[in-house]
Amino acid sequence: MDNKKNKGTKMKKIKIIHLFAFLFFFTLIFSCTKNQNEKPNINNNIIIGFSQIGAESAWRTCNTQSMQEAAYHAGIQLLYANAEQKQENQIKAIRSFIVYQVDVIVFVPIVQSGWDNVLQEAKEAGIPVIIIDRKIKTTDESLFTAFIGSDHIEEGRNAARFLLKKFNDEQRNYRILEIRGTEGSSVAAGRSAGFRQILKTDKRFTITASENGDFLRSRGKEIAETYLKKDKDLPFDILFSHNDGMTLGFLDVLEKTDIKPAQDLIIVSVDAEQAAIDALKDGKINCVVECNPKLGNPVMKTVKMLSEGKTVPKITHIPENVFTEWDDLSLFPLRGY
Ligand code: GZL
Ligand code: ZN
Repeated sequence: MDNKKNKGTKMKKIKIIHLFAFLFFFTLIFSCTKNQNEKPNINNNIIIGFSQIGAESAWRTCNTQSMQEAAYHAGIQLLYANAEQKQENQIKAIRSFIVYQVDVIVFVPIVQSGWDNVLQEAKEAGIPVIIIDRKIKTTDESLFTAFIGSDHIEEGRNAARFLLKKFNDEQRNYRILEIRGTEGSSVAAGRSAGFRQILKTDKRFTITASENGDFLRSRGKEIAETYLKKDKDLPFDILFSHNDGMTLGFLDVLEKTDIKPAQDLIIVSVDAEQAAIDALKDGKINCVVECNPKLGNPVMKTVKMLSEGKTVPKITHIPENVFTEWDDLSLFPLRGY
């Protein structure tokens, strides 16, 4: 990275001003809860180009704020591009980062495939790429330097393990409705796969329906309206929802029926945003599997190591918890999202 530094810093300053103007079009400026009198030490002028999916859930918003907060404290400039849920906007933003010769590109791949070409361009430009949160499918692992995020397959396993434990002494069958996250994303694939991997060990459990909810609360509501027909028996015993937003949307409808959430219908959700933890405390959800959005600090640590020419781990999975109805819920700290 040093040899690039020699290029005219004046040129770079002009380019950065242009980049900010260009990115502003894609950028929603989040006001991070910065402590105004904290003076960030500009860390030898590292500039990150960050392509984020959008703002589809409380989890995503927290993920963005975590990146902005950590960059601020690390004295690293973060150029943020909001792709508004479109892969082509992410590819455009990454290309603009390459043109402006950022030091590092960080991005959340909304779906697993379709990244090889643009990542090849970044590689040829000598710009390291850090993938966060979601994974890509590629045959060429040299196209990215590091992945930092959750093990989504393990999250799916944890959801199933809760069910095996909850029904460990019951001899009856259970019908499951699964509401999946964004089609083609590594998260939805991982959570589905992990969930099925554990459940297939127990014949009592059958996934009788699986719907795409795209991680949206509105879709959770629509799916509930489809299945929870008036005066009809509940068509399943368990709901496994890939994120809290969709779970909360489903609950919005469920609470207008005489079905008792977490009793007549067992509910397992993923993310652990505050609203879901509150629903767990209120006895409306049985289990919330944590998916940690606060990736900012490990990302900035990795960027600094790269700027010092150090090698970084290829894959870093963030440790995560599982919150259940059996826990002492008063001990849970506020989630911050
Ligand atoms: C998971 C993340 C998912 C969250 C959703 O790592 O990619 O996207 O579970 C978010 O809430 O929309
Ligand atoms: Zn701060």
